[in-house]
Amino acid sequence: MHEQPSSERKQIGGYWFVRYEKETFLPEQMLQRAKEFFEWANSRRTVRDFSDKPVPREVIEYAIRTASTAPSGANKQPWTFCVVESPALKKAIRQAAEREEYENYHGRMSEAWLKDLAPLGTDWQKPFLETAPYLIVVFKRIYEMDDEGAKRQNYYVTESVGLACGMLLLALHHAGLVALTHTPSPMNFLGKLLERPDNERPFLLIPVGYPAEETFVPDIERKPLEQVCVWYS
Ligand code: IYR
Repeated sequence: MHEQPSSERKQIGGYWFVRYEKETFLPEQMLQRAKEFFEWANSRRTVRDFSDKPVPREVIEYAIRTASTAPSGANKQPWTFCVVESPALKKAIRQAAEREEYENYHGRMSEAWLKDLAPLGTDWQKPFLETAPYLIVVFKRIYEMDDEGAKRQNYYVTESVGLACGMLLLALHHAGLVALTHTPSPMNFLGKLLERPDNERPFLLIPVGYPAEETFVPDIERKPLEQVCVWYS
């Protein structure tokens, strides 16, 4: 618990609460900040071509600390971020992912799905799984074990871990790195290769690093506000 002067803490319903003060801004400043933040966030792109240039481990650790500030059901923080830098493990992950993806691209995905993916230029080969200096494999924790060894379900696990991953992507972008939200399918091999416990399920595989020297990303558009926002005044 944080050290707080006693006047900054009080009991409500038998539980301690700490004072929270939020810095805020004048409306014009707020608008400027909101606009600048959007422009910066909008410059993030999913990248599939990575450099093998090393990235300091501490940068990844801070990005994961940021991800772990995400709100979660009953504050259970039901996530584990596994950072793979071992070349042997990366190779094993690539081999397993490519084995599944080969089947996906050669029959398991529908024609419509393949057509939707065509503009992204993806295929079954996943060299980035070995090139990127780190693979962050995110696991969702379905339940926890209580002190008596009984299962306690976590709440809104998918929503919580999705929020944490979104914050992770922005934190990495803020640090000047690029990432790919990769979902090899099925991805149960990740739990086995990383020897994760029974309560964890793989959620997302995120290669992280610098972009390759020459990187091109798909010429695709984000939906305009009018298509994603409905007001009820
Ligand atoms: N998992 C495959 C296919 C794939 C599916 C979607 I939906 C994408 O947005 C991108 C790829 C792959 O990783 O290639």
